[in-house]
Amino acid sequence: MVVKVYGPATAGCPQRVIACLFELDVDFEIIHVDLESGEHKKPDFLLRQPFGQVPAIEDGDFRLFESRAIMRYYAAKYSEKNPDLQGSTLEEKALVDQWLEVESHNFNDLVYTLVLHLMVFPQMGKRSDMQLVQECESKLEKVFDIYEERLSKSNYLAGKLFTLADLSHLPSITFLMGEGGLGHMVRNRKNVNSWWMDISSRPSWKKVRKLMD
Ligand SMILES: N[C@@H](CCC(=O)N[C@@H](CS)C(=O)NCC(=O)O)C(=O)O
Repeated sequence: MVVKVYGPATAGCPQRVIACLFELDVDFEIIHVDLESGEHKKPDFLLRQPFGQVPAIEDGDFRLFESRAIMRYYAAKYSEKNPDLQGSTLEEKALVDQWLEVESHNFNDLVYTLVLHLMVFPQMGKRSDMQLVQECESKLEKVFDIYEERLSKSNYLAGKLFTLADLSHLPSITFLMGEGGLGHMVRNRKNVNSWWMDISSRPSWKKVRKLMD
């Protein structure tokens, strides 16, 4: 039975899950959820994701939501296919978790606000708060400074190997490099830039991008 991923392939949080499934070579199908018409807020979808957000998955009788929890679940379930994704030893796993927490709270929270004010609100004809945008940008510069320092010591955030912690950044940095117009934050930092060039050229991410064509 193939895994069902609910959510548009164009949204960042489903993309995180889809990239992970590609990394693990797990068969899946995408069940489109139309965010524009508010399908994700309808009672049927709220049974899958009570907060009315994408993604959610269905795997036989098992259902799960929260993109990072879904990634962790599949990285553990199919660890023999790619043992590095979640780390092998207790300490490696803890470092992957540490950087996933950083990605979720220190990094993604800022990018999410930028996505709203630089992309979503203008598309909806709503006014953006440009002071908030500036505040987020300067906070994000500081986060990138910490990444630059970290990546001067190891090729990937959690250590020598590509893990879920790196993968989880792919959708949000793609936004910064493209529609967000903030690619200089990456390009101006040598180690962050090399890391980005490396992780964004992985076949799994190229396949995700192809789904959007
Ligand atoms: N923490 C959740 C966040 C999910 C989330 O923010 N999804 C966005 C798309 S990337 C969404 O559904 N936005 C529509 C909304 O919040 O109404 C996860 O990682 O799954």
